[in-house]
Amino acid sequence: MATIADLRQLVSETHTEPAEAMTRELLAEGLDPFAILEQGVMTGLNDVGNRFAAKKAIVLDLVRAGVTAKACIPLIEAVLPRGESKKTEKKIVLGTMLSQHNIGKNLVGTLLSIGGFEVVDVGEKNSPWDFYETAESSGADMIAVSVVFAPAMEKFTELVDLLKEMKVREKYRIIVGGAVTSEKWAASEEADGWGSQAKDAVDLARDLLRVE
Ligand code: B12
Repeated sequence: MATIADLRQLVSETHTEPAEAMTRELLAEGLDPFAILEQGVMTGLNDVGNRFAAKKAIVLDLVRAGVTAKACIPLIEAVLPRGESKKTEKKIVLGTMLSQHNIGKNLVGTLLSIGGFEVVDVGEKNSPWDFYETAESSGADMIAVSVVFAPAMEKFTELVDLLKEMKVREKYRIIVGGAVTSEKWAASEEADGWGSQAKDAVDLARDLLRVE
């Protein structure tokens, strides 16, 4: 019988097709999709990241890891419980700055949509101005930023400063997450909320935007 540890190994070794097949098998076995995602796909990605940091992997391995994850994640997303969430009328601008890492951002977007929020996904490599402009033009209630890459942390600071300068900081709740962030850092940046996992974005949005 396939195990989540087997999936982690396949993702870690960036074997895309076997990892995809294993994801199907684990889902068919009835295992918790969040466990498959977090303990299988994400830990496998982290293994690749750790090897890269230790100079035992190259950028091409990161690329392959991304491709493998992107083959498995839609299968998991397709079976996530869609539950009883009603549409909320609340709009959230979501994106990354500088970074092209978008796997975490996309998961956040999927879960927020499932949670009943309208997501305006501005994609990757945005400037603080892009977030500001989109939030203003779309009438957003919240800005959610995914920061997976250290140089993007400074851009988050710039975004908060820009919103203050434009005198709209209080108009938006701002949440942030991503592998290189921490709760302490987010608080020091005056973010309204931080989450370690994609599903935290939904709880934060419900709480901060006072959705029942
Ligand atoms: C795959 C990968 C890539 C792929 C990305 C493909 C893609 N389409 O996304 C590619 C090849 C593009 C890539 C490129 C690079 N990468 Co890279 N990459 C990774 C890797 C292995 C996985 C990232 C990932 O998708 N993780 C899975 C997702 C689901 O996790 P996540 O983003 O953290 O999101 C989760 C939570 O954090 C949370 N979350 C995320 N966002 C938000 C937002 C909110 C509001 C909330 C509440 C929660 C939340 O929810 C998610 C799920 O629970 C990581 C290693 C790692 N440990 O993460 C390195 C890593 C992020 N990369 C790294 C580096 C250095 C690079 C490069 C600079 C390499 C290079 N020399 O070119 C480039 C940068 C390019 C650029 N300008 O962006 C470093 C960053 C180090 C740092 N401190 O900055 C890492 C950590 C590897 C390492 N250990 O050194 N990479």
